[in-house]
Amino acid sequence: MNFQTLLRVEIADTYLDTAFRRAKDAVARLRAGQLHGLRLDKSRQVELERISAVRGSLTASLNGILHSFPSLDTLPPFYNELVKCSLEYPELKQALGAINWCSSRVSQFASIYADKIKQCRDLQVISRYRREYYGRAASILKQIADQLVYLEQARKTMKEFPTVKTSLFTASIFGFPNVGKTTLLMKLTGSSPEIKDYAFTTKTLNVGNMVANNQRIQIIDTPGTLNRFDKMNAIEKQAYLVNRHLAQMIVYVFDITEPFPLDKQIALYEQVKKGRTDVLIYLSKTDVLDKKMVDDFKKKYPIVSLEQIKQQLVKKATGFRPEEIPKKV
Ligand SMILES: Nc1nc2c(ncn2[C@@H]2O[C@H](COP(=O)(O)OP(=O)(O)OP(=O)(O)O)[C@@H](O)[C@H]2O)c(=O)[nH]1
Ligand SMILES: [Mg+2]
Repeated sequence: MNFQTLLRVEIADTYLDTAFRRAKDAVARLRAGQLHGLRLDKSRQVELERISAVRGSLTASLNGILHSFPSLDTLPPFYNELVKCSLEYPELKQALGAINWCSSRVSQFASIYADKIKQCRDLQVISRYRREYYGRAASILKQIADQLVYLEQARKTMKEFPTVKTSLFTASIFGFPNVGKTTLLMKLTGSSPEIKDYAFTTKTLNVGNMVANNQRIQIIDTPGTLNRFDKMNAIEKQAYLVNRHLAQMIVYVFDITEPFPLDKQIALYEQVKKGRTDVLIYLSKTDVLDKKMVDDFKKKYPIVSLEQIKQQLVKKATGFRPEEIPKKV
């Protein structure tokens, strides 16, 4: 899913200016070409052309916004939840509803005024009807001015959403900050994301792909999280949503050189593991640990090597169908 292509949402005046300019151009083309008949007929043709151009321009702009935004109720659960925790969901739905309303009102009034003009035999009144239509269209657009501004903010937020494939077998790499999650992603996928010697280096989801035995496996490296569900920032929430809605397997990374206390890492692991049978434990930085420390840890936790992670992923990914995505942690 890709939110980078969402159309920029302009302010009401921009859409109105464009529409009125288009109407002017359309009339200039008409005058240069096929205007015929008596003065009354010509005037009628001109005003009908103006109304049609304004209607066409406004509805194209508004419907463009509607088509560009995804239909919220049919988004995959991961993105649906992401929208809900990053934006005011009811406000977003209301704003999209308002655009829809505006588009149909602009059309309805265009038909009403076009009919009036077709039946009118008074030059002055014809041009008054057209002006009235312009006024109505402007007023309808202004009624949704706040919603347009909100949708532009929403677009900017959604543009930052990570691009993940909800149909691929997916594993997440999870754990405290600075424990070596991104380094593990690099070892599994050969990708080269940013790795630094301090916590919270990863500020977004890093998505990598591992291909083995003709299987494409999506691996998502999550930003470090501190096991504080109530105080999570937006990025930490994304990491939890990955586990809940995308990951068929979680690799939990322990670091017993303890950039963060081991008891806290264990508490987070217990929480992640709740209700799941698909959490693997990886112990990072074993190259700088003495053997006894590693052996003691192994007695308590069934750690797996890099090679074993790959094997388990391939085994589980074989025969995977997208509907097997777990709904709950
Ligand atoms: N010696 C050693 N250092 C490692 C290993 N894995 C990671 N590191 C180092 O640990 C630091 C943090 O590594 P990252 O992979 O960025 O850790 P992270 O968990 O992704 O960190 P955040 O994104 O901040 O949560 C870096 O300096 C890495 O070079 C390892 O297996 N051995
Ligand atoms: Mg990282």
